[in-house]
Amino acid sequence: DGDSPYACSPSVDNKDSRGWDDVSVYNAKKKNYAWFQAPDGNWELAKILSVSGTESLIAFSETKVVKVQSDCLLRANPEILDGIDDLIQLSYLSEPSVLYNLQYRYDRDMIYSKAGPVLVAINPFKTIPLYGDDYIEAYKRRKKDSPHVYAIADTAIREMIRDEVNQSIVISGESGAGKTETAKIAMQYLAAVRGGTGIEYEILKTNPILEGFGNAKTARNDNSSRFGKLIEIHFSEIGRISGASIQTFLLEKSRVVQCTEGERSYHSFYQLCAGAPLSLREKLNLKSVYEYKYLQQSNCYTIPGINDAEEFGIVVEALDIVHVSKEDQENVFAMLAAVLWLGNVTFLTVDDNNHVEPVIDEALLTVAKLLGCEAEQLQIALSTKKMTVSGESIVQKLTLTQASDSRDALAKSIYSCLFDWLVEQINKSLSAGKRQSGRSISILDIYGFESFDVCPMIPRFIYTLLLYTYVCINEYIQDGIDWAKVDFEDNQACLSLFEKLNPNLRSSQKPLGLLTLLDEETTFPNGTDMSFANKLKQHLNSNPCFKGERGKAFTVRHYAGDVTYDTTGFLEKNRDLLHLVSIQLLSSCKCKLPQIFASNMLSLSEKPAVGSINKLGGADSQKLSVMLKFKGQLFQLMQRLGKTSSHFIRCIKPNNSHSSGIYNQQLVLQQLKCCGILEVVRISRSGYPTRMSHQKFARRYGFLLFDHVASQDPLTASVAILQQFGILPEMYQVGYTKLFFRTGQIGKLEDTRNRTLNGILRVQSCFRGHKA
Ligand code: AOV
Ligand code: MG
Repeated sequence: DGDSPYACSPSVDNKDSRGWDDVSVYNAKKKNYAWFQAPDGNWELAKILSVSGTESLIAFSETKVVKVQSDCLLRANPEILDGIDDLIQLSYLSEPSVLYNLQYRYDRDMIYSKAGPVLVAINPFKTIPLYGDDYIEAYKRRKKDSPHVYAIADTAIREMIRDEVNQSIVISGESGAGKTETAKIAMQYLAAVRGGTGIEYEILKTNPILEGFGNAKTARNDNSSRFGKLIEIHFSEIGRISGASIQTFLLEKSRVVQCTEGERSYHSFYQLCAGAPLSLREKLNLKSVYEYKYLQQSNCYTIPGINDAEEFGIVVEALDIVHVSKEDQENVFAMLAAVLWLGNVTFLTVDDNNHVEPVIDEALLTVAKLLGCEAEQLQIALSTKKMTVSGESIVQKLTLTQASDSRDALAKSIYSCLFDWLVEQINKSLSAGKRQSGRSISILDIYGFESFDVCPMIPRFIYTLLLYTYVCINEYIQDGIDWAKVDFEDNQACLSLFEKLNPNLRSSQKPLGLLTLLDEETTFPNGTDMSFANKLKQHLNSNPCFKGERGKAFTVRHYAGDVTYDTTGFLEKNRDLLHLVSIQLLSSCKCKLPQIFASNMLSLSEKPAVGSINKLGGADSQKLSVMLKFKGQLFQLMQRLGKTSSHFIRCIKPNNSHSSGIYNQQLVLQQLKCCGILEVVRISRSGYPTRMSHQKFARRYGFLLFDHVASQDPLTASVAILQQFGILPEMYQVGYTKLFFRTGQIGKLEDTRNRTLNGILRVQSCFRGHKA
């Protein structure tokens, strides 16, 4: 805080080219410590023994003394700052001091720290005693103020009520960093302090369902989310949880039909096979996981420490709680079994042109039974496609590859439709009969940065864009303050690679971007990954954040780090074709779910996604590309979050072996750099991250003025308040419409306000007591 000699002392001068506090211009004295980078890239703390000219003599221990160039050294912070809970309070900001500080805390199980507005959460990979009722109570009563997910959730609640603005908690990080766990911790806090009606219990029970059907074991995480999730928790007028709605984004479909060695398909399949009671097994003709080809290919059936049969029970209980009827539950499990059996369907060549037909065997017959169609219909759907040639509809037979693809496409569609349908049922239950007129807090658990298989740069982009919007410089500029037109400038170029989604760009400024080009190429009959890569180079080469590589690759300069992407498979994954014959098959099925899936698919391909480009015509298949659908969703997401006040949580994975107690500096640094967390700290430290409109400020603190004049305009009142409370001029900036504060200033004013209000209340109650 501003009173400490170490706090918030941005030394604007002595910066090196990276913007870090530099030691070379620093009059090194004995007893001072500095960071020295060893050849392996790790930083070591050294004592400066003497400085002469451009060289310094440093000691790592009594015996290890070396002479180095002074400009290789970075100042270390005084010991008193070790383990400080907000990085912006470091006297000397540098990569090693940030890394050291986080590690210092991590070693003591303080996994949460602040980086200006961002909560940094380092995955402990073990149970730590930071959660539960006592902690919740302490944060609720503000008896604790150390950084925590609870503190973030609590601030969101308070700001929602105080400012009457919807809030969002945006969680990001690599796969396995802890996003989903963090989201659950936030939900638990909200449920505990703002529940009461019982609906909060239902909301928490959506987790096992979504994880059962949307999570899988991957190389990076045994419980990896293969979809993005936004859960919006609604509050009533009196600030109690009144319901919720969940939006999911783009489930990874390919996993249903193919899966790499050592990974698993979705948990739901293993749970069903392990946990279904006998009667259900008979009805669905269910076998063990080892019998299904889709599950065999990765040669991984179990997860250490996880009992799939038990998990099945938990999912069924959760389905009961969100009011999915027993009959519907059975329909759901029938679809899972149908997908598994589809994988076992095999084909036989039937003519000289390599055309095939499915073999009528147990697999085919079981699928037909589970979907509620005739075996012949299924045979036709899997081995033919309809084409329109010069206005005439013709039926064409398929080759083995084509037929296998159409079988897999059907399996993928059934599974993703099932997932969407479940989410819809959950939403019905969570909103049943409730008017959503109050406020909300949304929790966004976006994909792990590597988990997004169609277009792997998307998650990074989403987070950067959100953070960018948060630290949005435009607003400062519009407000007549020009000092802040800084660091995020470069980022604009990177974001413009993705065009339309960036709400800060006017349409005339929007160039053709990556997503549009991907979609365009996908619809070209002759489009290939190579032609897509070439098109990118052709259109985007002038963008400083883009670099075409040899062959099918390209590099994007993300915030503080280049990432090279290989376009292999982009188009195929984006195409995601389901033949019309298959959709027709589903719509003719007697069972309820296939019919619903078919009608959803048809209505989707008829209506272009929000904000999308041209409608993709053609009657022979469902031709809405994955990206086109996703773009619509993303656009809405950005708009929705744009209207909320955001809180950011950045999850960090301290090692790749999922072990507790191991802190890999380079790995942590790379994650801090990606998305510009270090930059955010730097800006927050030197900038004015807190803002409030003059109206709001005057309304909130105006009554504290000694000579309060009701007719004063908000700006005059604001300035009077600032002066009366002795807020130092360097701690704020006055804009046309808003005030901008350095970190910590509003907290001071709030304390004064609370003290005054409590005083007034005490006086009032004394007065009442006196009268009585
Ligand atoms: P993710 O959501 O970020 O990955 P998870 O939230 O699934 O990562 O976390 C991965 C694992 O880390 C969990 O299964 C826990 O074992 C452990 N973990 C995470 N947070 C905590 C915590 N606060 N306390 C104890 N253990 C924790 V992905 O969905 O793969 O992108 O796609
Ligand atoms: Mg997750």
